[in-house]
Amino acid sequence: MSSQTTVATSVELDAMRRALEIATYGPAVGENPRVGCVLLSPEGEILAEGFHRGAGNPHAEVEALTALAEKGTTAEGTTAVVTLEPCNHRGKTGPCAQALIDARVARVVYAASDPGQASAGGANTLRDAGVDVAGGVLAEEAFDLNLHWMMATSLGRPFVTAKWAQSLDGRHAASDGTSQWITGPRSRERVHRQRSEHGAIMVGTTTALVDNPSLTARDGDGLYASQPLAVVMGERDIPADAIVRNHPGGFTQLTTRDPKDALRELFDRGIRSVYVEGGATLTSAFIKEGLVDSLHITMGPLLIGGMNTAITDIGVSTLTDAPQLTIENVEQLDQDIWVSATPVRKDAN
Ligand code: AOF
Ligand code: ZN
Repeated sequence: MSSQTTVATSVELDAMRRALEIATYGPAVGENPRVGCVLLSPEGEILAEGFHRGAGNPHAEVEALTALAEKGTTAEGTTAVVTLEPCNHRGKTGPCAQALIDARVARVVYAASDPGQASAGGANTLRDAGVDVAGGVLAEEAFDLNLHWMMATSLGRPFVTAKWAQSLDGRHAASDGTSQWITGPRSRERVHRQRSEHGAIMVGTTTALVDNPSLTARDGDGLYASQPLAVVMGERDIPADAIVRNHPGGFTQLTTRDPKDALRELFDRGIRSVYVEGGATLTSAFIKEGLVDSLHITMGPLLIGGMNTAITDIGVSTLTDAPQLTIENVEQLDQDIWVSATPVRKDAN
């Protein structure tokens, strides 16, 4: 593999910041990442811009090249500044690396590498065609912009967030099953926002049958514009009048008890992030399989005691088996404590 320079001029750095900004105009939760592209003249002036509007639409580079062509200007000798390595494959649209070569762009500055198996390699294609290429410029910002998509694409399955509410002593329900309002309004607001930031929301059949939840992402009295697909996982039938069947993001039941099967099915349908909301059995199955990438645990100021632990068997019989976590953040939301953590990967030292 040829080496990759990360040297960019200050004008290119500014252009990359602009590309990162316009990338956010695209949909945050989708099968495709958010990407922005800025075309610079040899003098460093912005000639045209483009961003990706989601799967099925032209890529950012093509948007920018088209915008420039519409002005009657050729892209020959320009520098393309793009937040993701230009793709090298024909997916729903054509390869951007080739489009840039055909447009006779002189230089390409990109931020994050494309982790996709088929789509990666654009940088080398460009270099082989004699284009000057600098990669890794503001790569961290570009990675974070599409964190779920980046992780999902390299893992080959959706990014999984597990969230649950518990008492301070780690229980999610009293012995009669009552479990509503363990945590307060600020925690619930955050849960709704997080629902809107995922491609799918998932519960097990028991939760669907017992709680009859709507699983919508609500912002005050209204709905967030971005609604996850509502997924119920498990083999028991969900009644025809279950509220979740009318979910604005769509509803699907996955009649499997295997988290891997469920994630494969969702990935094939273009889902890149899943918000697992319980119950305890479902969440524990995902944890046991090592399929949770981010945990959000919200604790209310009460003690419940008893048997209803927030998670159940995760396959730990001795302490050395216990999955280790890195605490990312601890916050007090009124009387609740919100902890976010990520698992320490076994292969990481
Ligand atoms: C780019 N620029 O703006 C985007 C890229 O099915 P397609 O044709 O839309 O291809 C989707 C893949 O292309 C996606 O998985 C990712 O690897 C890349 N996205 N690449 O050069 C863009 N959105
Ligand atoms: Zn592309």
